[in-house]
Amino acid sequence: MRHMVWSILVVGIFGFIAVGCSEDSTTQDPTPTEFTVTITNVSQKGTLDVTRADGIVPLSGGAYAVYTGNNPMFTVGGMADAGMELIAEDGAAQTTVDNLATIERVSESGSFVGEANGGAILPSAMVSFKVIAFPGDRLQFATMFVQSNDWFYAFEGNGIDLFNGDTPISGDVTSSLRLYDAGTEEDTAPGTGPDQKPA
Ligand SMILES: [Ca+2]
Ligand SMILES: [Ca+2]
Repeated sequence: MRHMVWSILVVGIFGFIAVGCSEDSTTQDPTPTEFTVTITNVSQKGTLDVTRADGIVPLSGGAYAVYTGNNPMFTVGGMADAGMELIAEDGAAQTTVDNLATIERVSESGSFVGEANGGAILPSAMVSFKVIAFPGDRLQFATMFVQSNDWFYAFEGNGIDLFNGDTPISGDVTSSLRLYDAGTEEDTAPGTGPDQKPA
């Protein structure tokens, strides 16, 4: 068996992801490819011009999915469901993880947590998880922008394609990240107001 390794690095303003993979290329059938997804918080003190939490942007633990078709976690411009509301407002992923497990076209799903209080991913911290995927599969995830009322990071729209044709992608996919407003709570500026998670 030949063993290949890729590395996808997702570097964002506040978050980044790396994906690496190995592939069994001895058969003609579509071969499963293992990706390693790494999310790193690249915020630092003063990233936000506020005193709360020294202006850092903690990321919450979150949920991820590998799937075919449309984004199984949320629809841009649509109503956030109860699970996405919990991620966006509280960084609580379990409801979404449970929902994803019931969707047939979702082949892999789960959660990731940081090592800080409540599972947060603090500046310079990173989390990794592995998924198995086949050509045609996409990846989506969601993590709360903690100094907000209901904002979260996820890939744009229907997520990222994990393959370019039959070739696994690798490297930095931060440019595919977007910061979304779940629309479930009124906003105050990041790091301000009485209703944000750190308050
Ligand atoms: Ca909002
Ligand atoms: Ca709410």
